[in-house]
Amino acid sequence: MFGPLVLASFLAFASVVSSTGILLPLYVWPEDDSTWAPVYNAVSSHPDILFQIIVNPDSGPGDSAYPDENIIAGVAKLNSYDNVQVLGYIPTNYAERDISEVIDDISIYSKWSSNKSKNITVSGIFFDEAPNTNDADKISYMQSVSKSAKSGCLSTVVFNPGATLEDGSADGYFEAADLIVEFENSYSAWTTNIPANKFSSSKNYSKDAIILYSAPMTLDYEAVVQEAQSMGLGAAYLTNTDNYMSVETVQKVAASFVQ
Ligand SMILES: *[C@@H]1O[C@H](CO)[C@@H](O)[C@H](O)[C@H]1NC(C)=O
Ligand SMILES: *[C@@H]1O[C@H](CO)[C@@H](O)[C@H](O)[C@H]1NC(C)=O
Ligand SMILES: CC(=O)N[C@H]1CO[C@H](CO)[C@@H](O)[C@@H]1O
Repeated sequence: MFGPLVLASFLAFASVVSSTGILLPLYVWPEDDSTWAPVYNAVSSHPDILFQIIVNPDSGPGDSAYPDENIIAGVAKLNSYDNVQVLGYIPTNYAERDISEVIDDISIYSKWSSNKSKNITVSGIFFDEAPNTNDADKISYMQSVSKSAKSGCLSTVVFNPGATLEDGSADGYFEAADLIVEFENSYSAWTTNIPANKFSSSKNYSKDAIILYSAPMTLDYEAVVQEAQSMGLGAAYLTNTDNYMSVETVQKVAASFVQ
């Protein structure tokens, strides 16, 4: 088969080969370079995995044009890796938040991207507290904010309802999103039911993501990641905390991927 040199050059050309990626909520504040170092290490040691990394300066981008210096330094560093897409966090309060506020947040992230000298380009938006209901107004709200992001060059759009989309709503939501987190729950909730019951349709697996919290380091991450890969899910992540304020598990998750 391939020798290490051949494989290395293949990876350099193909850049990202695993179809399941990592969707990492990176909410921990970067006190200094060391805070996000486990993420930089996982990203650089797994160039074949796409890392979609959500940054969240202030439950959204915050009110000023640019984020704090520590965030700027961290995001610039993340952007120096080819296998990273940085996504900006925006809550929608289940499509009840005033849509003009959501659009203002999108504009701020879009402006980060336009100042090339800062290297804080954002590739897309992670819309948190996304609705999962079969409600025409909510579907239309999500379609509007997605369009607004994409027209601001934030081309990757992720919705996080965290739960299965209601019957009849999958087409409308999936049409507007590149990825939908249909399962955000504890590790133990994941293991209690068969996976197929957690998604609206197996037709959308490649655009589905799971985020499992409260998954102690001693648990079998490989089984979950490899199941996600074999189902052809778009992305997966596991964390040992229940608040995403630690990046202790990122290396273990990345190491659980098989090629
Ligand atoms: C872009 O970033 C540079 C470097 O930090 C800064 O000096 C400049 O004012 C910014 N430009 C705009 C339009 O904000
Ligand atoms: C932006 O990236 C360029 C090229 O990689 C680098 O020279 C520069 O120092 C970076 N600027 C910041 C603010 O990180
Ligand atoms: C993008 C995509 O594959 N969408 C599919 C999601 O699942 C529904 C069935 O619920 C299909 O009709 C869509 O085509």
